[in-house]
Amino acid sequence: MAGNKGEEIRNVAIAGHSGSGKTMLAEALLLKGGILNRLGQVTDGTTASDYDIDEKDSQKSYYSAVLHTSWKGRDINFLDTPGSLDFSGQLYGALSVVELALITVNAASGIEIGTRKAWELARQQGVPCMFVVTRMDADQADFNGVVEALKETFGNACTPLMLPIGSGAGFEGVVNLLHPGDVPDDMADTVEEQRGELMESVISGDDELLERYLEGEEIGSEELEEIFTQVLVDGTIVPILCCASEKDQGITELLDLLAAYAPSPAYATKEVEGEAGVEDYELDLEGPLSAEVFKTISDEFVGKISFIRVYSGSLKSGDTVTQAQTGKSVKLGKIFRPQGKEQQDSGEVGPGTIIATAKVDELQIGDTLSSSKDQKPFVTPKYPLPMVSRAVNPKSRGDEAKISEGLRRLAESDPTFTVEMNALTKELVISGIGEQHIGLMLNRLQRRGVEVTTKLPRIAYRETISGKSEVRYRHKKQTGGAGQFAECAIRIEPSDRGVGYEFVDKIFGGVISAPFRQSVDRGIQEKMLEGIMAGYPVVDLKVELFDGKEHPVDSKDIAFQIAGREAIKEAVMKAQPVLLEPIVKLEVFIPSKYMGDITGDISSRRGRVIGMDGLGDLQVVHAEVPYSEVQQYSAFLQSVTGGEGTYSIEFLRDEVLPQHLAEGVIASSKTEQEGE
Ligand SMILES: Nc1nc2c(ncn2[C@@H]2O[C@H](COP(=O)(O)OP(=O)(O)O)[C@@H](O)[C@H]2O)c(=O)[nH]1
Ligand SMILES: [Mg+2]
Repeated sequence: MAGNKGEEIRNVAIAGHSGSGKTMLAEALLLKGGILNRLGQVTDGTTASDYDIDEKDSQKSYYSAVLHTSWKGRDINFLDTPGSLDFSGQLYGALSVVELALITVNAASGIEIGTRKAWELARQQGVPCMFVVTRMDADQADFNGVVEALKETFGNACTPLMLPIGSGAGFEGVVNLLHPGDVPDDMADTVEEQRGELMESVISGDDELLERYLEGEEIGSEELEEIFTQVLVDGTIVPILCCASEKDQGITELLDLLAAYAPSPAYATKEVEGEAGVEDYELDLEGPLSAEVFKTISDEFVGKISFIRVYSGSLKSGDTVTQAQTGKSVKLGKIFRPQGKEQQDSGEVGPGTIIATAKVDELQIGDTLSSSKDQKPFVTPKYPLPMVSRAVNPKSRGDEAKISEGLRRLAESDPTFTVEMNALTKELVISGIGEQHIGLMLNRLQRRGVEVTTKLPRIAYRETISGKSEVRYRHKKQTGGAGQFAECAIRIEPSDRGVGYEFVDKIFGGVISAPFRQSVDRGIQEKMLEGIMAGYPVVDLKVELFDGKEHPVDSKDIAFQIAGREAIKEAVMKAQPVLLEPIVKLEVFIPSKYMGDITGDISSRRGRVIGMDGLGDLQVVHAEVPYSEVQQYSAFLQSVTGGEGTYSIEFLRDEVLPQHLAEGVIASSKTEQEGE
């Protein structure tokens, strides 16, 4: 493979709002490329992309699918991604391994939240974009309206590269403005005008051409084409195309454009974590192997399948590679080329290729693989934090191990899904992006043969004191043989938030000997961990052990531990105990029209709005809110904004829970404990 620069390969992600026609577009591209012999339908589960059983059931995409077709000497990989924000993790992974994103926009509905998300993420990851206005054959299709909205929202670099001939039922095809060919008479003027606009946009990205143009020189199509890929990569132009996948209109022209102008793997940009922070990585296509694992799936039958994008060098079945993150060597299995759910045999591959390998358990999403020990790991996408959580319990006892194994596997293939045993609340908690995401994961778990029940996780309350107290406790037991005797006297007072526990030994003259003082300390700590008022850990207090008594025969470790436990219990109850609740930083991103609804709601959740800013045409509301009040915020925001809003949550600090609410928590914790 020496000298292979992957010149024939193009990697393209298809992104955009849910239902905007991504999967059908992929289907039409594959049909045109001769890979399929008929157009599958999303609605009957026959597309090449939506092959997963859940996808067929619900008629939408949950996972990215890797597909490919050949066109005019190019070998084009398409990564069809899900549009729903709940599954955006798949989009992050896909965008990190392509050189171009096609962002689909429904010709009738225009810009939607998924359009913005795709654009934003592509920008963040430095991926050039083209918009594809889809479903041009629908009655309400409005190409010009969509173009205007795109310019207004994403800037004037958005420029039509195709014009539709007709619209709705009368949609008959497209004109490629770079090569107009035969244009219907009534479009001649528009084509001329739009072609002029396109040329100016392209020329503006090249100083030398611009100068000649401004001096009045005629610039030919060939010269424009030569710099087209570069201006696309620079973002000087964001071309707007159009099509109707179901009618096979605009598909040939789209493939022609990709074959001609989509950036080759030589345009790939990667970053590595250097000594001074993130650095650009100089990619040498002919250098040693560098590759990235961008997706894994855990298949019930085949086991783990890892999808790998090669950036430089070459790779073949059975190669041993270094995992740059860990420095470990990993032997790959047979490599194959994915085509939807199918696996095609593959020989040695070079830069730009996307392959998969099965049953290599060590591979993880985000791994950088190399043939060199010196390879620094590539910077991986910053996946969104999962914020919707559920506590999971087995329906039948004995399934615990199966459940945690199943969940662990699901989490491994999805960086936006986490499983954690919460040490404070003793619950197994799963977290995902939204309700749909959690629902899908539970479906998948069920398919592994385990049934679970779920509920909102317990809030990680803690107990502390707001006053001081002093207690003397004597533990004495004299039944039958050896007796037990211990006496300790303690004072407690609150300490600063976050300090936890402080123990001060103030014993003078050895009224309790040193080892027994430690026993008291241990007893106190154990009791504090168990909780005193409501079964939550006690934190942020200072204990002074200042007096006590011991007995020459009956004093022993266990007796002093018991005395410590009982003393702290009494002392805490006498020192005005309170519950602490977690407060989170809440950031809500919404179109301005929802501002009033969102800020008003925050105060009804005992929250406080800290500030607001504009972010493009979105507003960001910054607030501080008790976590217990926003456990179901995802569903709320969805219902208020119809999916146009997003939010993030981050733990800030603990604060005292108001007394009237604390009473409820204490009461329900009592009933729970009695039930056990
Ligand atoms: N009329 C029309 N409908 C389309 C076209 N492409 C897709 N659709 C329909 O739009 C819906 C969503 O399409 P799909 O490809 O699943 O969208 P995705 O969620 O972006 O992948 C499906 O019901 C398709 O049949 C098209 O070119 N014309
Ligand atoms: Mg889809």
